[in-house]
Amino acid sequence: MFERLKNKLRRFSKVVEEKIIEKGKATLSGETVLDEKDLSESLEELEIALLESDTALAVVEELSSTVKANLLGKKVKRGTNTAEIVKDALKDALLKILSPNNLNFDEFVESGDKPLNITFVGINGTGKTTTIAKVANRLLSAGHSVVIASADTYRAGATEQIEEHASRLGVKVIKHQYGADPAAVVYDAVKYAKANRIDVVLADTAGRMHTSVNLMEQLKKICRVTNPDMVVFVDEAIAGNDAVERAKRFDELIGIDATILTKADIDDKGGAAISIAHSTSKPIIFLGTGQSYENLEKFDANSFVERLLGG
Ligand SMILES: Nc1nc2c(ncn2[C@@H]2O[C@H](COP(=O)(O)OP(=O)(O)O)[C@@H](O)[C@H]2O)c(=O)[nH]1
Ligand SMILES: [Mg+2]
Repeated sequence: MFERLKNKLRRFSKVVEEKIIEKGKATLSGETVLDEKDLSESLEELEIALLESDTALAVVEELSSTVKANLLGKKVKRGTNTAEIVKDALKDALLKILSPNNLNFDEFVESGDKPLNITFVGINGTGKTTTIAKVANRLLSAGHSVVIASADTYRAGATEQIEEHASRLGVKVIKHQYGADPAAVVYDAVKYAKANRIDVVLADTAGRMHTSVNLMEQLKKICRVTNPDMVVFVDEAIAGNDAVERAKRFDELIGIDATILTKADIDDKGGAAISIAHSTSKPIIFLGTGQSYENLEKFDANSFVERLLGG
């Protein structure tokens, strides 16, 4: 996962470390102070590497300037752990980028007024339906009751797909016929949840292209009519910058509260994962890391950064 990004960050660390050591050798005091010249080449290389890993431009610029500010003028005594110094500079910059990631989904569910309406949006094929099944599984394991709203009334076979997951999980599906108003489906599911003291409604919506005005209008209507407690945008990590752009678009048009990035297990770049929260100012709550129900990893900025920087 995210191998390319990991390698680039490691390479940057190594080059800067070597620079510090080399410069330290040439000074009598053994104290090195990094100046602009020492950093410019490796920072530029880092920027290009990040862009090539599909990191959004604004994120690349901010990362680079924070790393630079953290290292520039830094006095490094001989014998200091230089690797640690560079790692800390990167860690700080990455954590700053990931700072919108402060939403604890489990606590949100635990403390929210029931029933909670969690509506999932995003384009087709990114893993929305699978993710809903994974989230349902997680909620059930935590002792919550769940009902699924099959509000994808647009694509033939969508309800059958979610019903298959639901029957495996032992969860009820609220559905209408093909072509029905999706807002009415979510509305009914919330009504059902209220009447049956169900904790959480998970609404699966049609795979809207963010460019399809009609489908976007339907999504807006779902939000207007059922007023979700959380709108979760789902996209795939492998889509890189496209996912980031779509997240921004969905946020502008309907307003999202959080993102789940799927297919992180097959994404070797990692750019979307570090860009999407920053670009939308909304947290990533989970990473999808495979096709089975257990492959839903809670996103934690600290451990994510530790993993990127090699523990
Ligand atoms: N490798 C991998 N595949 C996934 C993940 N999440 C979903 N998929 C696969 O992506 C495909 C599309 O998923 P689906 O849930 O139907 O997408 P939807 O059209 O957005 O509802 C399916 O083959 C899923 O098994 C994930 O985290 N990792
Ligand atoms: Mg689907």
